[in-house]
Amino acid sequence: MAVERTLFIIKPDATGRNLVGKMLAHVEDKGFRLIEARYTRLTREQCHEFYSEHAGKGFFPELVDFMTSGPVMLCCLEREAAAAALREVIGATDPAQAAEGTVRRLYAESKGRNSVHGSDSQASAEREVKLFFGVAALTH
Ligand code: 3AN
Repeated sequence: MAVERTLFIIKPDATGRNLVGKMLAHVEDKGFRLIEARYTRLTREQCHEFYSEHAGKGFFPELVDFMTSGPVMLCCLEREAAAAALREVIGATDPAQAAEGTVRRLYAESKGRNSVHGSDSQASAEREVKLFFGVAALTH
């Protein structure tokens, strides 16, 4: 399996509950290495670009309001098969459907306020890491 990089975001519901350390410990325990990170607030424009595939969906305004409501921790993580592995660790979008022991099952409040983001494929990971950290963050 190839070593890859992916984007992990600790969302405002989690930063607001002081869960940044627990979230980072959780992914480090699963074999992810932190390559770059930034604690910041996203602008509405950044959210529109990042979530462009969801523009027009019913939950989109709520998603942008939520993602700009407080600080986020943007992280570029590295591991073998990083994107697929991180999705497993995070669990399903809806915490009620997420498997036992996953981040969302443990910490998420609802389908919208679901604590973390992980890129949904290696192609998405490359787009998303580049968007927030630049192309250099994809170079091993
Ligand atoms: P995931 O983050 O699991 O890949 P997506 O890509 O389907 O999920 O959705 C992106 C984000 O949009 C989710 N993380 C969640 O915060 C929000 N979202 C998705 N579906 C809903 C929904 N039905 N109601 C509210 N928010 C939603």
